[in-house]
Amino acid sequence: MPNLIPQPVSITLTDGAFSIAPTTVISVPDAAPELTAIGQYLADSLIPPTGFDLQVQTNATSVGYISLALVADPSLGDEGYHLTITPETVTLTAHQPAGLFWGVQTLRQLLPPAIESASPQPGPWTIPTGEIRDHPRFAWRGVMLDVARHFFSVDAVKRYIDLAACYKINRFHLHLSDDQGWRIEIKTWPNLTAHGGSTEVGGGPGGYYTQAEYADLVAYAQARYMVVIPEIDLPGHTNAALASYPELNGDGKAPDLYTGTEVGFSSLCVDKEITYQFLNDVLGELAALTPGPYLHIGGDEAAATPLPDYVRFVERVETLVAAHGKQMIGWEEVTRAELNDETIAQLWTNKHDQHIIGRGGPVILSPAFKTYLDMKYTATTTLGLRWAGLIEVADAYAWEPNDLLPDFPSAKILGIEAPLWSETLEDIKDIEFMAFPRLPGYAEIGWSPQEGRAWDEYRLRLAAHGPRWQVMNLNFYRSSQIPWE
Ligand code: IFG
Repeated sequence: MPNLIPQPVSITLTDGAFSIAPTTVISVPDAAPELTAIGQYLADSLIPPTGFDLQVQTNATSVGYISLALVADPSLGDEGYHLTITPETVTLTAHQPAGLFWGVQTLRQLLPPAIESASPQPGPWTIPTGEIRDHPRFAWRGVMLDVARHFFSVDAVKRYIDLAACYKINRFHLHLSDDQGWRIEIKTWPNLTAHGGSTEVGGGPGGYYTQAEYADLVAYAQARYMVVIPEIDLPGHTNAALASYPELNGDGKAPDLYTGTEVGFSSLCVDKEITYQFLNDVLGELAALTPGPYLHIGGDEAAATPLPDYVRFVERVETLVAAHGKQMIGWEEVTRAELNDETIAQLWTNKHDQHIIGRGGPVILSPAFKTYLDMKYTATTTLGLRWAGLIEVADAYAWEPNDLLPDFPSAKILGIEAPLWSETLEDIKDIEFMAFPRLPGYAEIGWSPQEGRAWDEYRLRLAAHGPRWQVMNLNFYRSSQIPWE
């Protein structure tokens, strides 16, 4: 059996092979620009390693083609796909375009590791014959990247988007502001980035995304069927904003920029009207730049905001988010407030279960002790923290989302998300090291059926991804729990 991650719902293989050759054509229906784009994405991933000048054509009929097409098959849902491989043709169908894109990721994993090479390799480029029908368990399969504690370039973020897309991750949460940095240009409040974006943990140069760069990142993620969720963390984690505008502070004095790693010391002034003008401008500009339906307003660790003020603040911010046509997401603490039914709570500490269960609204699960990618693997891991515990690869995989919230309707669990906080991370190689090999496990928990999922079997499939990551020059942690090939 091929070592696919996430494991598909159903797979039957026969003993033949389809070979990609210089004459192979990628066939798409005519007048289907979105399918042509997916076909071109497939071609772009196959041309460098094979050296073949593969073309996307409409309605190719010659033998030896890979065809992409939509079919009316509601049982595949919004993201499922059906892959049929014979020695002559590869047929990939789906009910929606996203399913074709996820089917392409499966196709890539059916090819040998050399397919991940950026330069021509000898091949052969064989895909085993058979049939796969597949669709995800959860709609929300996310990663979060903290670009506030340390700033990461557009290219670094794009690399992480590409890596996550290989494993059918479909939500990309960007933590854009915190005490140490403001990372998104806001044209009506330019000092947020001019001053608030000028440093980071440890005192480095920090940085920020112009609105054009942010739009480019969103488009890049969207072309990979990933919804971007921007987060402006409020009312705590706001020192960078407070340092940028004295008028936002209760005493009219701006604090210094902060380059440490403490939390819970800052708060917006929830009693000053200028705070809500500020938020309306910020959330308005961000909403206009974000095609996805969500705005994340943080809400975590607001120790410097008295609870009654915090509750009033959250409820007022929720009206601002709705006024800009977006659905609010907040860390679990926001469930202390009266929230709209559709507002999503993101569980992270398990300390607000009674509010989450009592409210009953939709949740995303990011239990720190299972999903925080900034947790060390072992006591000797140089990067990362360990306040939520050590998370080796097995710990990250061997848990079941439904077991997290007792007596909570599983239909309200949208899915899971793995946050990567960057207090101790400096560049993409650090991101790769903390995310791999744990990210594919979260992708499988989010996509594959609950039944039959078992660490002892999964770890063997995961081992087979090591050679793929080596070809990709991925800086992954060689966990001793995995029998690397
Ligand atoms: N908790 C803080 C993060 C970050 C994290 C590091 C949340 C929601 C600890 N808040 O996780 O800002 O500091 O592991």
